[in-house]
Amino acid sequence: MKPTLNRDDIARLADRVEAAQLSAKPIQKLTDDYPQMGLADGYAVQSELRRRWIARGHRLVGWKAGLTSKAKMVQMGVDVPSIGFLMSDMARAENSAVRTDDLVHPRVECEVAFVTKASLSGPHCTREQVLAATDFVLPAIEIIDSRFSGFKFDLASVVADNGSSARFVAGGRPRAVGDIDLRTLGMVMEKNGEIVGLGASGAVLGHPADAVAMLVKVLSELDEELPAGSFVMSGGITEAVAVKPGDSIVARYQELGSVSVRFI
Ligand code: OOG
Ligand code: MG
Repeated sequence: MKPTLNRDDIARLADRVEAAQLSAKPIQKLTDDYPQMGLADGYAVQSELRRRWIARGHRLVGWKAGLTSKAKMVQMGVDVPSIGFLMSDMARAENSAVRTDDLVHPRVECEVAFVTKASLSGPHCTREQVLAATDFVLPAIEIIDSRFSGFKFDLASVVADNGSSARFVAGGRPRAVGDIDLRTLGMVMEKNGEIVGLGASGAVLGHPADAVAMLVKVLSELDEELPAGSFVMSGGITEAVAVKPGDSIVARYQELGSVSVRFI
C-alpha cells in the first residue's frame, strides 16, 4: 500500500490523532483538512501511531478486525473492513471497572477473539489456515472510542485512528476451534440486565476466521505478519452500544461462556 501524503503530513496527522487519544478531546475527521487522503494514508498514520506507542514502552499484543459485520457497516456508514493494533495497556481484566473519564464517547462491542499458536502471513491467507493456526477462541468485549466528533468518520479517518481501538476485555471459556461451529455460535449482549443486542458469530463476514484471514491480508499489504501468540478480535457481531458511568455489560455466548465489564 503506497501513501499519497508525504512523511511530514503523515507525522502531522499522527500528532493530531495521538493528542486526541491521550487527552480524550475529540477532533474533526482528518479528511476535512486532507480530502485527498486514502486508505493507504490512513494505515501510514496508524503505523506511525503504533511506532510511537511502542516507543512509549508498551507491548503489541495483537490486532483487531473492524467493520466486519453488516450491523457495524450500516451503523457507521463504512462498508470496507479495517484493522487496528492492540497494545498491552489497552487490556482490562474481566469484570473490572473501566474508567470513562479518559475516553471521549465509549461504545461496547461483543466479539469472538482468537489466540494464535503459529504465525500467519501473506496475501492469500484462508479460513482453513487461520483455524489451523488458532490455539483457542474466547469471548471478548471491545470498548471502542472514536476520537472524531460525533463518532462520525470515513474509512481513511477511522483507520488513522486505529479503528477506534481503546480498551478490551477477554474472558469466558477458551475453546478449541475443532470443538465448536464458529458460524452458528449465538451471542446475547446485556446492558444493565436488559438485552441490547442479539446475534450469531457468522454475522462477521460469514465466519469470524474469515475476518482474521482478511486481517492477515491487510497486514501483508503493510509488509507485516501475524506472529504466533497474537490476540485477535474478529469484529463486533451487532451494533456497538454506548456506555456511561454506572453501566454494566455482560456478553453471553453459546459454548464460550460469558464475559463482563462495568464502567465508572
Ligand atoms: C470502528 C471500529 C469497528 C468493529 O468491531 O466493527 C470495530 C468503529 O466503529 O468505530 O471495532
Ligand atoms: Mg471491534
